[in-house]
Formats: sequence, structure tokens, C-alpha cells
Amino acid sequence: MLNAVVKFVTKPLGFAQLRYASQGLPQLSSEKYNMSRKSFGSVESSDVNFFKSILGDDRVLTDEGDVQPYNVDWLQHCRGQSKVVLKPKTTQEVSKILSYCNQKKLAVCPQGGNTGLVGGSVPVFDEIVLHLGLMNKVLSLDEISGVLLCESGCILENLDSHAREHNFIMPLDLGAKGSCHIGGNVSTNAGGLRLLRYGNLHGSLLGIEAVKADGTIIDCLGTLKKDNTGYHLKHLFVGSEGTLGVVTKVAIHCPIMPKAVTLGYFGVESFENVLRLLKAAKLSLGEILSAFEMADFDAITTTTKNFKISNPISDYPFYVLIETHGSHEGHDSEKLNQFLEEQMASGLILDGTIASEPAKIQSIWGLRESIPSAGLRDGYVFKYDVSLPLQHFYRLVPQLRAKLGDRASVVYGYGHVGDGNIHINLTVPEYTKEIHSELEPYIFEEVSKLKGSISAEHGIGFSKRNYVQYSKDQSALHLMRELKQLMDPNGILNPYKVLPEVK
Ligand code: FAD
Ligand code: 2HG
Ligand code: ZN
Repeated sequence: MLNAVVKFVTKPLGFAQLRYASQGLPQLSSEKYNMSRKSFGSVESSDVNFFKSILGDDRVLTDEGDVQPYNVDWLQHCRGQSKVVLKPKTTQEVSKILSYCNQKKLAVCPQGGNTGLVGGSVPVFDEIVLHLGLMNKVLSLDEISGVLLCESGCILENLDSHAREHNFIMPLDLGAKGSCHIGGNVSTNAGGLRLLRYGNLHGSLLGIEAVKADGTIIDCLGTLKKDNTGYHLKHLFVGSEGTLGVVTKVAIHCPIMPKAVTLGYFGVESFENVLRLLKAAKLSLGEILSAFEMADFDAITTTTKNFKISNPISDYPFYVLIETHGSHEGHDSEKLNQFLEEQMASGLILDGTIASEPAKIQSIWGLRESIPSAGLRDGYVFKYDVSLPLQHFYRLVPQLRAKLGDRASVVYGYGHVGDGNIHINLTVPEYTKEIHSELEPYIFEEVSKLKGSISAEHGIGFSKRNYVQYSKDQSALHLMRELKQLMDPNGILNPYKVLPEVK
């Protein structure tokens, strides 16, 4: 039976409310994780004066209240102790700041929209926050090739709106789109909801301008689809999370805006059937398939309960969201409807709803995109973002439920099953070191045994840096250290992040 939609959300819920919740500030990262400060310089008033001479008084924040939000991450797991936030408007300003900081051995934490989920975007000690939000100009959009050239502080959603005015879309989309920056996306190699269709940023990013730790501006801002002239240096900055340079401009290839978008939201009996449905969707929908997401019962129920919204269909063990992007509404919705009919007959789909009106589509996506914030209403959420071979995709969820028992308020799994990337969220009433040490390195060991990756799309940042060896061979880690040494010999760029601590 096809159910009618009861009540929908149109935007991910809980995004702004959660950011600076009134429950008080999180514990300092240095105390929570027992960290030692590296021997960097400390910011003095002469340094502040220098920064003001470049940026003016307004773009150098030193007031404690003004600086505080830049010290706390979105999840409220990490809190730094920075005393200065700098807000450059041009690449030249970034270059002057870094050149000065490098000479004085002042550590710097580049920050975009501060939506990162691995503590990479906030300082650990008193690193200077280099906030890129004022570098937010769109420089050009080629009407024929779809190449967008812009500064790194542009908000993803704004870029997407701009692209849409010219019949293009951004090649990536994520729940944090209203806050995250394209520079942050590139620096984390963000994946998101449509990677299945449009690929990852290594493919869409055509060019980059970045500033090295010593202030050198690296101009790799090409706009060509094909360019095999030597090393592909731009890729060094994709996913390096602000440890190798500060991204200041990007050239991105934007796909054509689909003329027809259709979305199906289905109830499914078992995870095995989710996988069967994935295979069937690939076969039946072929070139128009643009997203294939799953969420388990607890993920959806926690979201509907905590945000007081209704699930458009009844209760099922698993939910699947299938989207198509195509060029002919009649053809695409016919294909999806036929798929639904066939799969209801086969028993893989137990119930479902299909939408092609923008409001209804946004509402269903709103429910999906609100899942990451939902658990935060119930306590402290441990988040794991792992890639696993599809046959093992859901395996850790029941395993972790059994391990934590009633010490966890809820454990759920959801994510980008089409890309083999599951998000496991475990909510506990409050953070304890005991539970933390039961989860880590246990989860990473399990992922490694199953030949997965301990970070599929969120990065390594601060929280996962001591576990990167579960997914990287020593030879690769050694090369990472050599690259870091080459590009940032004083280690001023985002210290305590990505590379494991040297004991
Ligand atoms: P920040 O959080 O500010 O920074 C992230 C890292 O990049 C830090 O290490 C920082 O130092 C570095 N950095 C930022 N800007 C620059 C720059 N210009 N130059 C150099 N380094 C820089 N991620 C996904 O991959 N897929 C998802 O589907 C997804 N969904 C999300 C949903 C929600 C609700 C939330 C809160 C987060 C989600 N994320 C997702 C995580 C996050 O949004 C992404 O990692 C995003 O790319 C971070 O962008 P940002 O601008 O907020 O970067
Ligand atoms: C998503 O896919 C994000 O919604 C966030 O990557 C995942 O918060 C999470 O666990
Ligand atoms: Zn995700």
C-alpha cells in the first residue's frame, strides 16, 4: 500500500539549535584527551598588532566571547583555547598571515563552516583560528562547461543556488550544506548524498589555489577537464584537512541540473533485502539513479521522536531512499513506479511513497538529513563513519548493541549504502572514558579485519588520528609524514590532527 505523507520537515532539523546548546561548554580537548602542547610560540600583543595591520581591527577577534564559538566543534566533543580568530578576505592576506606565523612558529587552525565531525576544525590548545568565511566570492561560472570558480569560504548551499540559476548543480550535497564551505568540503574530501552518481571531489575538482605554511601561494587553479602535465598536486590538498596548506580558491566541475527528480522512500524487512534492492535499483534505474541511502528503524524513530515529525510510512526494520536525476519526468517517474511495483511484488519493498514535487522531495530528504542531529538530543553521541564491503555493511550495528547493552540509550546505523559507507551513531547518557575505551580501538580493529576503512568521508582530524594505522600501511604513513615535513617543516598547520602522535 502506498501511504500518504503525513507531516514533513523541509530542512535538516536541530542544526542551529544544537550548535551552542545551553548545556554549558564541553570539556577542554587538552584535558579530555590528556594532551601535551607542542613547543609553538604564544600569541603576544605585538602579534595581534601585526594581524591588525594587515586585516584591520574588525577582522581580528580577541574578545573571549567572540572567540569562543570558534573553539567548539559542531558535535561539542572538542574545545580549544584559541585567543585569536583571523578573518582574511584575500589570498594575499592569507599568505602574509601564514608567512608571519611560520617565522614566529605560531600554530594555525584553518576553519571553514566548522561542521566537521572529527574535531579537525577547532584548535586543541591556543592555535590561531584562520576563519575563511569572508573569502566568499563566486568568481565565474562557465555557461557551457559548467566550471565554477570561487573562493574557498563560499557556503555549499549558496554555490548550489547560484549554479541552479545557470542550470547546473554542485556535484556534492550534504546535510551541513547550509553552513559548510567548499574549502572545507575539499579539505575533507566530503562525500555526501550523491557521490554514487557524481563521484568524489577528486574527480570534480579541476583546480585549486592554496597557500603553503610559509606563505607561498600555489597556483594550480586550472579549469581543464584533462591536464596530465606532471604531478597532480591539487590532490594533495583534497582531504588533507588543513595540514598541508590553506585552500583559498577552487575550480569545480558542476553537472547539469536534472530536469526531473524523483524520490522513493521504502520500508524493507531485512538488511539482506536492502542489498538485493540496491542491485535491483542499479539494474532497473541504471543511468538515472542518483542516490541510494538506508537507515535502520532506530535511526528513523529517534529522528521522528526527537524532532516531533511523522514517518511518511509505517514502522519497518529498514528504510531505503532512492533518488533519480534524469531529463524526462514522465520517463523517470514511470521507471521508478515500475520499479516500486515490481519490488513490491517481489517482496523486497514492503511499503513506500514516491515523490516528484519539490516540497515533498525536500521533506523526505529533510527527514534523512536530520538523522545526524537527532541523537544529540538524548545525550553524548559517539559517531563512526566507516567503509565496509557490502556483505559486512550492517554487521557492526547489532554487534555494538550487544556489546553496550543497556548502557547505550540507542545505537543505530544509516548512510550511503550505495557507496559502502555506513554511519554508526551510539548515544549514551553522558561521556565516560570507560565506554570510549570499550569502543576504541575495538571498532577500528573490527573494521580493519573486515577490510574496511576507519573513515569513509569525515576524515581523520583530531579524534581518529591515533587510529589511522588501521587503514594505512606504515609505508603510506611514512610518506604522509615526509610530505608534511616538506610542506610544513615547522608543523604550524593544524597540529595534533591527521598524523598519529609520535610517542
Ligand atoms: P570545517 O569543519 O570548518 O573543517 C574541516 C577540516 O577542514 C578541518 O580540518 C579544517 O582545518 C579544514 N579546513 C576547512 N577549511 C579549510 C581551508 N579553506 N583550507 C584548508 N583546510 C580547511 N561529511 C560528508 O563527507 N558527508 C556528509 O554527508 C556529511 N553530512 C554532514 C551532516 C551534518 C549534519 C554535519 C554536521 C556534518 C556532515 N558532514 C558530512 C561533515 C562536514 O560537514 C564535512 O566534513 C564538511 O566538508 C566540512 O566542511 P566545513 O566547511 O564545515 O569545514
Ligand atoms: C550523513 O551522511 C553525515 O548524514 C553525518 O555524513 C553522519 O553524523 C553522522 O554520523
Ligand atoms: Zn554521510
